[in-house]
Amino acid sequence: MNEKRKVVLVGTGFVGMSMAYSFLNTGGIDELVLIDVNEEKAIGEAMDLQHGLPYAQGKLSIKAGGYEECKDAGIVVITAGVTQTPQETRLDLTARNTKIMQSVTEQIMASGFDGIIVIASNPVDCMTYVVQKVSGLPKERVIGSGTLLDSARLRYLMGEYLNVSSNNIHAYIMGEHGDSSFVPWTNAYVGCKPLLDVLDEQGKDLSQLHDIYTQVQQAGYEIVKRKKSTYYGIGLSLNRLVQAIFNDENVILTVSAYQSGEYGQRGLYIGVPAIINRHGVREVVKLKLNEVDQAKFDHSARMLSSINHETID
Ligand code: 6V0
Repeated sequence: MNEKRKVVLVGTGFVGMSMAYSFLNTGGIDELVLIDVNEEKAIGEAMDLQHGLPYAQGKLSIKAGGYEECKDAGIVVITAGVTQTPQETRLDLTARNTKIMQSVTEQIMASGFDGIIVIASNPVDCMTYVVQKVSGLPKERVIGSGTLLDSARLRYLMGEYLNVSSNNIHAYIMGEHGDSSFVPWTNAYVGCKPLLDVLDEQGKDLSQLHDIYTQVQQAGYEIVKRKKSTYYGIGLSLNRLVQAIFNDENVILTVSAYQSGEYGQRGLYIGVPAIINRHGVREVVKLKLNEVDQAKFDHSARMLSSINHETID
């Protein structure tokens, strides 16, 4: 990967700009180029961010531009597309966003781009599949945000419930970024202690875990109902993923990664824990799922595969 840490953002809406703004606060990238079908919006957003640069963390160059800027970028982040209304699920967006992914990806690749593409547009697992197919990039270099945000929501809520820092909650949401996701609770830890032991010791009711999962699963709907869209959480999640790639961190994050049989399923993108470094997904982390969780994974995978077949296969 190019030494210069250059990010091109395609889609300067709420999600993309939340990520962009977070880069001014964290630093960690050298160059940010904003692209949007609404060119005036991209220009306006670039100007607004530029005026914050004197107070930003580290040195960073920001501008609006065209797809030719992707040529020497290390990472392109796609957040372009339509969002769900309160009546829609993420899967309802499929047809409209598939067309957008196809056109955006063709333009990215026409520049000679040879880096890593990160996708957040929904339904993210299916859109990641579309982008990989259209781009022809190696599967490990096309990564969906998957259940990265869902896992952050889970860690936050569990941290509050147990009164332990969310940094010490090691628990993942797996499967679709959406209604068929699940938590493999037997694989969840608080520090080095199995979560189920912690709950047992504290005399806490296991049914509470179900409520926590429901809150995570409904979080997107609850936020959309109140403020029309969700963006800060995903903006920071995307920043985290970009940093993990540029810093060659080999950190475990739950992302939408291509499946080659790790969990018994092949030929689709779905949320799993994966080791992320400068090459993208180094490997999918294989957990020993119990029968119930494996059945949930299989159900989620089958549903995503059937949508993939309807859209692009
Ligand atoms: P938004 O604020 O409407 O922004 C979308 C942007 O995309 C707008 O600026 C559009 O002009 C632009 N756009 C549309 N078509 C194109 C195109 N062909 N080329 C370039 N730009 C285009 O939406 P918001 O930012 O809120 O959401 C963006 C996407 O992220 C949606 O699909 C959401 O569903 C998805 N989210 C994904 C999350 C995740 O966890 N993965 C979380 C929240 C939202």
